[in-house]
Amino acid sequence: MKVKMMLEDAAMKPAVDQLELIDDLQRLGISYHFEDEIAKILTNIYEQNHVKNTITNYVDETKESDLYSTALEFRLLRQQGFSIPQEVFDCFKDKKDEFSSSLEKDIKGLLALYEASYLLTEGENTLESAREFSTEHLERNSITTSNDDENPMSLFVREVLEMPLHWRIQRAKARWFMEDAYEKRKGKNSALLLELAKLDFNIVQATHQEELKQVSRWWKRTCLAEKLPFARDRLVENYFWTIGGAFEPKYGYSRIMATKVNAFITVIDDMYDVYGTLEELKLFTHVIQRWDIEGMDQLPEYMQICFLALNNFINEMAYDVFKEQGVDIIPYLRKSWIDLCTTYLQEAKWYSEGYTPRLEEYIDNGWISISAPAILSHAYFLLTNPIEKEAVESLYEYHDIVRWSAMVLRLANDLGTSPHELKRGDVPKSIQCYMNERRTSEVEATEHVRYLIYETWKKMNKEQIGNCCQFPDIFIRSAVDLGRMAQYMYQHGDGHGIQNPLIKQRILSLLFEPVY
Ligand code: 0FV
Ligand code: MN
Ligand code: MN
Ligand code: MN
Ligand code: MN
Repeated sequence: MKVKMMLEDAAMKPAVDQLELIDDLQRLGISYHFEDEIAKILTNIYEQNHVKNTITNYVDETKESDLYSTALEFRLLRQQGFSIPQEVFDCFKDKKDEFSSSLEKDIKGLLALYEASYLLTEGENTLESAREFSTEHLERNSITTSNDDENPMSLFVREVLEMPLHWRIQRAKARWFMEDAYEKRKGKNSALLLELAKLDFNIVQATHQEELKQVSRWWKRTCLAEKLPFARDRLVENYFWTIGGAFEPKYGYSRIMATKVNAFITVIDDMYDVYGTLEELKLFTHVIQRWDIEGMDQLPEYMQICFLALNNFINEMAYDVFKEQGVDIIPYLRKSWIDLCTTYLQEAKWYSEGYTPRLEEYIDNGWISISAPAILSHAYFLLTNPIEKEAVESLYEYHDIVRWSAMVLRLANDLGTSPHELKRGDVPKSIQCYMNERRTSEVEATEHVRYLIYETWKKMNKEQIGNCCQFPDIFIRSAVDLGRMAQYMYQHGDGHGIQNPLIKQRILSLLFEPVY
């Protein structure tokens, strides 16, 4: 209530105050309570500052072209889907078309420019040089102050340089901002916002814990962990992935079902990568492709139980959708698993032949085998009412938003998991394919994969601007968040498969430890 009043008050104030308030709400993870108010404010700002020929009878006196407010406005507007051109930064460039050296000491402005630059799309050179310029000077600044560990600004800058806001998942951002960053920012609204944010974080966390309990009971009942002991038993991680995206309490059902999807993916992936013989895997794929319940008696028992459990799950989910909307989605859900298992089998064949594909050939298969299309197609049905036939078709042509999200997941997964996978024995991953194709070192290949992730983000950004496609916003957000979550899980090695201490700490802090 008080915050709504703050938002109303802010509407009377200079744009930069309004933007700062919105930025704070987003960083603190509580903007979801105020979506309408935020949309209204941003629309106003957009119309006043960026729609030509708008007659405004008031002049914003505080409006000057300072880097900080320009960059903040640019980021918040573009993030909201407004088309706002990179040219708003032209006034900060000198005669040589480079960012002017007078900005080098403006840390606040550089930080804002850095965060804004990550919303770039392909070919936006001003934003590309904005990122280089801001990174370079922020790095330089953090080196010169790095002896001073007490300096909050330099700690903040280092954290920011590790991962831009635009690549971070909301829950992690919120926790970090509440505990480490926000207390230092003394504004008059800050105490109230901080109190609300902490309270909200803990309430949402308690909801998540309840859901985890519920889906854990389902997982135990399936007995899949006992019947397929070779497979990773990662229910907490499987649930954890789902809060990277739509974390709000109202999406609880969707998270529970998505956790089940993740559990099947993790188990079936291990069946193909770790345990099954090629002959068995061909049979299993064949049964999946024809969804042949009668024919499944040719499969070994561990595959039969897995297939039956999957079949039950799909029917359960399709039943729920049919009950609500009268639409039969069984054929679609099956198709998701058919496509996934077909690409799994391709990799198993490559592995058994000792074949190293070219990077492009690998990725053509790998963006499906990483399971993002399966995850997102289920997510669409879980998050959308009414389901639109056209949207479903474009979903299964694997619309670009699905493809780019999948690319980020695949490449980030390869960066994090391939050392262990190679040791165990697995198909060469993107790094190895590139090394083999180009005769480069591992370091160079890793660099290249990082570059590909960065390039893919540009394409994903484009899909978010002026959302022209038939998908609801929450679906687009989920696709982008899947990419973010991948970078979060695999930032320091394999967070899903190996359970390293760092990811354990991340799971603890988002899922189990309340914030005080
Ligand atoms: C498989 O990991 C796995 F569990 C994935 C794809 C994590 C993301 C999926 C979920 C949210 C369940 P692994 O590294 O074994 O995957 P690949 O495709 O490399 O075998
Ligand atoms: Mn310089
Ligand atoms: Mn695997
Ligand atoms: Mn695999
Ligand atoms: Mn992997």
